[in-house]
Amino acid sequence: MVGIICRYSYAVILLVGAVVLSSCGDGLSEPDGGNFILSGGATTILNANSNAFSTPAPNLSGSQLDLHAKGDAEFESKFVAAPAEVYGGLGPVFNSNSCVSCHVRDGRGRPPFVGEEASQMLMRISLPGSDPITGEPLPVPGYGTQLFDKSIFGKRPQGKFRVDWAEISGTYGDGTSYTLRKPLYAITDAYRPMPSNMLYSPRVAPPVFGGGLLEAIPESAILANADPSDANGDGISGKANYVWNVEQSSKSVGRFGWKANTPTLLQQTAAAYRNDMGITSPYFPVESAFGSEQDDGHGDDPEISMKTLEAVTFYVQTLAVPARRNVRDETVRRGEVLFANLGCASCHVPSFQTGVLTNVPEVSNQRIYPYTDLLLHDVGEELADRRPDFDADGREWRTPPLWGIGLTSIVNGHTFFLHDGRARSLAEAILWHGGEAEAAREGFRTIAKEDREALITFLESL
Ligand code: HEC
Ligand code: HEC
Ligand SMILES: [Ca+2]
Ligand SMILES: [Ca+2]
Ligand SMILES: [Ca+2]
Repeated sequence: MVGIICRYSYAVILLVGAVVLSSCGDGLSEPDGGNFILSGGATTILNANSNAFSTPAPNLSGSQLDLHAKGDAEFESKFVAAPAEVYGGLGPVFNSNSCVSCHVRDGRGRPPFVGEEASQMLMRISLPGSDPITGEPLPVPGYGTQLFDKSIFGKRPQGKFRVDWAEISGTYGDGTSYTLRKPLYAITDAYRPMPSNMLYSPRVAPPVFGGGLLEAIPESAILANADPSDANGDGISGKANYVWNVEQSSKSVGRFGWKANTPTLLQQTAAAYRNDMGITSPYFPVESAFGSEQDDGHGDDPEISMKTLEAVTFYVQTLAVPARRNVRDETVRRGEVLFANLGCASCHVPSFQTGVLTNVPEVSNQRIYPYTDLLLHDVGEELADRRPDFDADGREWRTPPLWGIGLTSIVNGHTFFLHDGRARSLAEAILWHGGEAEAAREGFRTIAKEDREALITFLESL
């Protein structure tokens, strides 16, 4: 294993210089042969430019690479209203016309600027309660569980939403002041009355690379970190979200989405087509607008084939993870120690060993460094959306993976973090943590300035 990594490192010396070369045999490789520079195991790429999230895993070859390329083209395709020769069927109501318009460069979306329409973010909606069989949030009559803020010509969007910001100020332990911005949402232009007890949950598009590796983590490895009643008394009580698995017609552990509300990438992809874009597939053959006055009554479903769905799923399963950078830097190393000492790693679990993902050997049996436990945590009242999503309550969110997070500004041109993009920097993202993460946040807030900077420098190396 170590030999393979060293050879792999050797192959890329020309690209990245001595940093990777010196990772062999100097303590950076772990006893099990893992190498924490290679965040995605053998799917890692040594690329720190604007394509860092949108490169095929380097261990793909032959027909697998072809399938990835087909999925890539589909991910970027813009749909139009039916009837159309190709890529018809958009809507009639939807949020955007292509996957990539939200997951820009396979990275993360952002909230709208003041006065701009939302384009990389959506609003989940529901009524209180959940479906007795599936556990899903209850749909809002005439709307469903997602606000469709766009429509094809001749139909009306369900409504629009606006974000305004309120500045909040705080101070670090050393007296330095900071400000955070709190979002205030308004839903406008509703096409029919909205119930007053409607719940809503804003969500920006998260990065999609490395998804196959997360899917390949054995359920038992995720559950091993769960401690729903905090039996070990460390203040951290991660819990798994049990969500409806459409293929199995039963519940399984959710992994994807800000509340881990989706169990597999196939289901995630099919749901994205149907909901975010209004594109039906053999997996979800019924239009999101079916039964409402917004339906176009075309009867042209499904609008994409299972082959397309599978290619796009494979694409997100096999996007490479960018390698870490500057791992030998002294400040980065100090930040990494702080990350562990402050308790960040209790939720942002550094590493996992993947199991076998059927038909995707490239992501199987890899030592990976995603910095997530894929579990739900109460991170406080300030981040609460008050909208339950399967077993996730209104204060719980999935620990997001941190791999690649240091490349966000290079890839996406912004540094807006958290489920609604409210944090304008990594430091602000940490300062918003509360609930189970309050002690970790207070640790960050009160350490010396150089230590805060070291922690951020470590995050930037991921
Ligand atoms: C309107 C914007 C939008 C469009 C269009 C969109 N997505 Fe998403 N995507 C999101 C949001 C928001 C989430 C998080 C959903 C949640 O938390 O419930 C998400 C989540 C995901 C995830 C899970 C990532 C993770 O680790 O949690 C994948 C994979 C994904 N989308 C793939 C796709 C694919 C494939 C398409 C096209 C078929 C697509 N998306 C279209 C906004 C979008
Ligand atoms: C109790 C579990 C927990 C602990 C402890 C914790 N986090 Fe988090 N972290 C989360 C959750 C959950 C979110 C997502 C919250 C949201 O989006 O509203 C998050 C989000 C983040 C984000 C933004 C990620 C993104 O994709 O937008 C960063 C950065 C981050 N945490 C870093 C840290 C650091 C650094 C520490 C230690 C000081 C820490 N976290 C401690 C659970 C935790
Ligand atoms: Ca359609
Ligand atoms: Ca615990
Ligand atoms: Ca249709």
